[in-house]
Amino acid sequence: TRASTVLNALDLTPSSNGTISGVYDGQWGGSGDVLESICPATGEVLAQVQGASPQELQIALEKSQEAFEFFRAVPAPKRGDILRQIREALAAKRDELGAIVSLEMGKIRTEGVGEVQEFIDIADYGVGLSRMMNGRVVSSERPGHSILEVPSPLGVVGVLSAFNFPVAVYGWNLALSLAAGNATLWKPSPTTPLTSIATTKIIASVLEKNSIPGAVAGLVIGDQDVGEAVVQSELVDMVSFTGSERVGRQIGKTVQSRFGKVLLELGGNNAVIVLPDADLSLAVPSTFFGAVGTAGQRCTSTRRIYLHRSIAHEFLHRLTALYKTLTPGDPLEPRTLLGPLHTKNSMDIFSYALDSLNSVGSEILVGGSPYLGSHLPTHLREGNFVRPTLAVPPAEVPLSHGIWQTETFAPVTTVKIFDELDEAIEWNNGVKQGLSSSLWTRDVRSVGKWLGLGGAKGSDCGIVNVNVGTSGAEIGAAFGGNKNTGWGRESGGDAWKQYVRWSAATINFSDEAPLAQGVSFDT
Ligand code: UN1
Repeated sequence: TRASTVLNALDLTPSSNGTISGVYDGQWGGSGDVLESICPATGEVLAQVQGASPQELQIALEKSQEAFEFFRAVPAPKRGDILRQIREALAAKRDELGAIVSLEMGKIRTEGVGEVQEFIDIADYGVGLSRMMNGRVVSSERPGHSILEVPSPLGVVGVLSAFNFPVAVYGWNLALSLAAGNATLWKPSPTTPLTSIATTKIIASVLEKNSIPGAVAGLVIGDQDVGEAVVQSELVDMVSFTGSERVGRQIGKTVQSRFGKVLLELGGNNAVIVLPDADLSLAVPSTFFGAVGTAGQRCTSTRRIYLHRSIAHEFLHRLTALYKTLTPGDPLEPRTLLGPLHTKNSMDIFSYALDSLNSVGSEILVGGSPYLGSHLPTHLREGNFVRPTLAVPPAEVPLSHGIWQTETFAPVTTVKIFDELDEAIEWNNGVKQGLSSSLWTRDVRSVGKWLGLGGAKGSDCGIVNVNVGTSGAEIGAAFGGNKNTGWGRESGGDAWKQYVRWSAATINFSDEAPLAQGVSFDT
């Protein structure tokens, strides 16, 4: 059948008790709660996965610490070589892994494969990084002294990832963490367990082949209680969390209260601004992908569109026409552009957003309702399909209203018209979240302002694009957001610097021992 072809290609077969093991710490296990993996397109139960019991979690944490003690001593370029082999193993299974992402998460085929590609790319990056995680030598103000800034492995990195990027976000963390000499313990979303097991199997086979302890890349599947135990454990030196602001706020406090390190990738509320001189033949399809791609379930998805009055009509005419071409389909079918939402809960989030838009009298340009079973192909009638929606709230609804302030993790996008760029930038910045933003223009003066060059009041987000949509960032630059998005940075750029501990080492190679700042303390 449709599902078993995908599962068999990755050796995801239940053991004699009918469940699949959801714990890996060098050995596979799992005697905790049983979670169901449910296909969002068909509603069928794909498998039952048995997660970590409290004792198993404790053992996994201890094994992670032991694995770290082993791995920290492996020379960084050797660690890079392990990463290179992981990259090769992932590339060999790219289509199979991409398919399970489509099957279990619900994103369309090309996007499922695309996120495996992101893991491959960041693994390449990590291979290079393993020879470039350099400290530096700083000039001392004292004669015969020198100061070294030294990066050292950090310890155990706990990765708590979200359902929407069940492969790539783990990849960003694993690649940097591994290159840095850490052990990583992964607690994936409880609704994408199969994807995480398949990914871990591929990585484990490389570790085992190289006689590296498997707990260098451990896995503990479970619900909230397992996540909380990872977050609270003193054995976890850094917690990297991707998910909601609500949970991130809690995790931030908990980790801070035990003085652990924390890296947060929380909500986005991303805006596109289109100026009169924009090339609409590029801006319209890019915005379409940003708003509708992944059925609006990227943290970088376009939630708000701000249009200059002079092009608004034309832009919306063309964009609505694209929306009207969409038909829901099986995400595993190569031609499908609109897959399901991930869970029934996402359907509620969609409906809540529409109630809220309707309650203030918004104009719904397209969409506005979930698909009823009878509008869907027979085998998709139990799927979580909704109509991507474009809405124009009345102009008097203030920016402080929930319609503008709330991140709706579904394909619902709100539109507003502006007259001056400054006004649109203020709206862009006028929300709590600060992940991604996009300006469409061919005027260098607008670009300079938007980028905040020379201290100009531009976009305050972590991602500030020009003639590129809000989603689909490459791995080369650091990925993350400011303000309520949590200030964390993953992936490229200087993100690796968070995965090491830094020390400043002042070395005196002279025959005197002078104090800094010229202080004298002679008796
Ligand atoms: C996410 O939605 O959590 O920039 C990550 C993008 C992707 C990653 C999104 N590269 O849209």
